[in-house]
Amino acid sequence: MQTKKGVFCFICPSHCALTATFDENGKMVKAVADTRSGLHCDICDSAKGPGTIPEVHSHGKRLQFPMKRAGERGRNLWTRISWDEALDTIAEKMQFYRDHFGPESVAMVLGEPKSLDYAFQQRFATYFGTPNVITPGNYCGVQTGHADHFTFGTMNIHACHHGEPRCFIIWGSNPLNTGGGFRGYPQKLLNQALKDGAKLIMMEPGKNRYCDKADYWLRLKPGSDGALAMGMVKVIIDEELYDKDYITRYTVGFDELKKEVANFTLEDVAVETWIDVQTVREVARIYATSKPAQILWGNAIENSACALQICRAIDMLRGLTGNVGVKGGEALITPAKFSRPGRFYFDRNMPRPIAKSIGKEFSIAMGAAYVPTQSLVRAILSEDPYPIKMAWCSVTNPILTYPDSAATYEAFMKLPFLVVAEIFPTSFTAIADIVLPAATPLEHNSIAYWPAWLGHVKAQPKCVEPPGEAWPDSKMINELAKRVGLREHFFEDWEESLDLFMADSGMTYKEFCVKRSLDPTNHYRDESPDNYYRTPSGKVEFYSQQMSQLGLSPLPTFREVATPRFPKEAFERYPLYLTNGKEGAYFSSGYRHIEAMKKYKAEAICEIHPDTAAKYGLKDGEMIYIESRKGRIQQRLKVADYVHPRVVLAAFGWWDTEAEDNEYNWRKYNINILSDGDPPNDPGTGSVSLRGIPVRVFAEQPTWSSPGALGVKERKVVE
Ligand SMILES: Nc1nc2c(c(=O)[nH]1)N[C@H]1C(S)=C(S)[C@@H](COP(=O)(O)OP(=O)(O)OC[C@H]3O[C@@H](n4cnc5c(=O)[nH]c(N)nc54)[C@H](O)[C@@H]3O)O[C@H]1N2
Ligand SMILES: Nc1nc2c(c(=O)[nH]1)N[C@H]1C(S)=C(S)[C@@H](COP(=O)(O)OP(=O)(O)OC[C@H]3O[C@@H](n4cnc5c(=O)[nH]c(N)nc54)[C@H](O)[C@@H]3O)O[C@H]1N2
Ligand code: SF4
Ligand SMILES: [Mo]
Repeated sequence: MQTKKGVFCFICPSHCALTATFDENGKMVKAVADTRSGLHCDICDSAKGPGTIPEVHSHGKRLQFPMKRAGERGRNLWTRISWDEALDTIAEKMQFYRDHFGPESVAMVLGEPKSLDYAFQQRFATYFGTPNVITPGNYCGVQTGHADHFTFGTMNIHACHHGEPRCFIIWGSNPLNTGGGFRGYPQKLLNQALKDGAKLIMMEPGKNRYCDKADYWLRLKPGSDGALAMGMVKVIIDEELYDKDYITRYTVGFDELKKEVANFTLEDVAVETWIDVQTVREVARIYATSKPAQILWGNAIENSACALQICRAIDMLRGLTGNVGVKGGEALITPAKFSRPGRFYFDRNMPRPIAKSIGKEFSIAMGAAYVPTQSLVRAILSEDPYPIKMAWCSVTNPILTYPDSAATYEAFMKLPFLVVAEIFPTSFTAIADIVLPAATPLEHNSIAYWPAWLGHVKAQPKCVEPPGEAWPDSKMINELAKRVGLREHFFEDWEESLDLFMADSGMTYKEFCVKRSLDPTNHYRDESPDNYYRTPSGKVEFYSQQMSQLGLSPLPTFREVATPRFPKEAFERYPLYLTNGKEGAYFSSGYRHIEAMKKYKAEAICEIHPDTAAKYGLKDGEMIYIESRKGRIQQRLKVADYVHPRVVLAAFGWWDTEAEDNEYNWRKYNINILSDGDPPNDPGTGSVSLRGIPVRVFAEQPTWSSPGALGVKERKVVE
């Protein structure tokens, strides 16, 4: 007999409510949207949650047993070992390196949290004593979150579900692909508001389905978002489209901002952004006068050498118009009541030894307890400030997702000891010394609290058996901790942590599983007019003393956001601007084995304007070559007239799941062969430029050899 159960999707952080169907053997056979529960359910266009989840649980390629390398690195030859052997070996190495080279010689390499994996690993790093915790924070969530923190005093700002929004700007986000709830706004409400006549402005060099509904679709130059925002700020200030009483009562630094906008012209903005002066004026006027208004911003603005200032520039718009704190605009929130994850990660008595951290020059990264990804790569290759000896990695595939894949590969190949916890074999497991099979969230009792800035929490109780001997990441860390002398800081049974996480809610984990979900509370300005904003001044801070104290520009300046990361000369040889959005059918580089989703999209496809294709002799549907100064890749061409003629919109995260004896072909289609993490990086967050990379395109393989991955030499591993 079949049974049904309500679960939350774990593929992306939107955590849509799903109804899962199980057969008589307990196998999940189907998952569909659960629109009846009233819980958040904004299924993405590709329905990748329902499409992926049942198949993930029973996929024949899932990793099932701990394994140790049985051949040269990258040959993908393995011997099955027991959990005891795996953890004893890892513990022995960790202690050896800690004793001889210091705890900082051990790096913890994390991805976006799936369940409590991230929490356990941060906690482990705290007590083990290594500051070197590497996460995707340098290009995900930190830039937007900290811009809000400095401007409004909190990282927790919600697009508001109440009231009647009159205008939306969707800025560098594709919510229909990537999960509406990721930035906190249900699509249903957005669509209703648009039907009711709200204006829609898209800041989008590519295209997504909202572009067809938009009043304005600005195909700006990739990476020029900060210049565009500053242009709009200038219009709002010059034309006095702001509320003077509001500015006086609720903001600080207006005069400085006003001075700043006198330093550039709208013509400068047009040159930098490819958007004409009149259009910049019009969108600024619409945003400033159609109140309340919301800006739904996305990841595209976070990947830049001045990402934090780009996000700050956009926050100037929110601040000038008073849209934060009103119904229909955006609202500060109090997170749902459960124990703050930070309390699980850190211990006041055991502060992170930041002075020893790699990447310590990035003050915000250090404050947020992460090391930028490229700093790890650089440190391993240069052994500066010291050699990194081993890495424990989980929920990440750096070879596909870090900038400069060739350098990243070379770095991880150089590490004396590499442990990778994964659910599927990947190009990264292929080069590991020990591979550990992980259980997905629905294969163990877990909690979903990510993205932390949305302040919600969901119960993910176990509902299917994991394959073979797969373990939750949290259990792996808990058992490792016992072996390296950290028993007192961990748990006899890792599941005790579930109650600890829920403690502040007054519920046990079991009780929470009945309740299922806790949501944050929105707050509006009229509740507490005199102390609404949570900055040091209690006001919206256009000018941020806190940033100044961190050695960062206290005010976003046009000069900073409009200084191109790549000099003009770079575009003489590589005249096109490369960028990307996330794939609709997959989550970053993951879940590529899923047959249901391969039907949705089977190949890496790049999009180029027909005139540009014609100019370079490229034909629709053919594999083409894309080259940067770093290397060369292939993707299949889709000619698309909506792409700006100078833009290449490429696909992200592609590799061959079948190329088992060739490290899964990570060199062939991988966009990060073309990117780099070279300085300058964002001075606070360590963000890197993934937008507007200079490239050129070819129909045929050029005769000259390409740098980058094709030239990567095998490195001898020395201990
Ligand atoms: N399906 C799917 N969902 C995902 C993910 C996934 O890989 N696939 N990844 C998850 C992760 S880690 C994240 S961070 C979020 C991100 O999700 P989003 O915030 O939606 O961000 P992206 O998809 O990276 O990019 C969004 C849009 O920005 C456009 N864009 C590209 N360059 C620029 C630019 O320079 N300026 C502007 N204004 N726009 C630009 C792209 O064409 C794309 O349409 O999604 C999460 N959800
Ligand atoms: N050029 C370019 N580069 C980018 C981006 C871009 O847009 N363009 N986006 C950037 C962004 S925003 C991000 S967040 C990063 C993402 O980059 P990464 O952090 O490397 O994330 P993924 O590629 O999703 O890799 C996650 C891996 O975890 C595995 N996995 C899934 N569930 C579990 C689990 O429960 N346990 C374990 N142990 N493993 C699991 C998956 O199989 C997958 O291989 O990439 C960044 N890199
Ligand atoms: S948007 Fe798609 S992948 Fe994300 S939680 Fe919802 S169904 Fe899952
Ligand atoms: Mo991300």
